[in-house]
Amino acid sequence: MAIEKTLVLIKPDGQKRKLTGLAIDRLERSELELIAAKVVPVTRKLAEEHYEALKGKPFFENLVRFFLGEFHGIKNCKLLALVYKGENAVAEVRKIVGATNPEEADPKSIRGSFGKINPKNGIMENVIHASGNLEDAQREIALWFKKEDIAE
Ligand code: IDP
Ligand code: MG
Repeated sequence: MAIEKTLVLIKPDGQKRKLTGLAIDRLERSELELIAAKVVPVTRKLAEEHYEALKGKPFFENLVRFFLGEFHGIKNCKLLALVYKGENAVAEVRKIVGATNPEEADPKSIRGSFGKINPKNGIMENVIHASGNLEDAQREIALWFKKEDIAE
């Protein structure tokens, strides 16, 4: 199995609901190593680039607004970004995080335990982001971190 790196973000709902420590605690139960951590101001440009593969989806605009903290009363939203490294890191973290739809996610996963669908706009408020595959992980880590901010 390959050594991989993957990106994690605590989303605005997770931040607002004080689930940051819990999420890190669950991730720490893995064998993965935390190699970068940073609080990053989120701009519309960064949010749109992060989710560029979803441009054109009917929920895209609300997803960007969610990421900017607009549905959680957060002004000048800053998100905690983390990079985990280890064997099969992308899939390992996705397993801990759970499926995209919190109503379908494993109830033992972070999203299954704490995520919900916002009844006003249908956005899946699922607490935490984790890269979906190796290609996304590499792109997303480069988007959120400078090389020198990653401890290797
Ligand atoms: P992922 O976060 O599990 O990788 P993606 O398909 O990459 O899922 O979608 C990014 C984010 O967009 C999801 O985490 C969720 O917050 C939101 N989202 C995805 N699909 C839907 C949908 O069909 N309705 C509402 N929100 C969605
Ligand atoms: Mg994704």
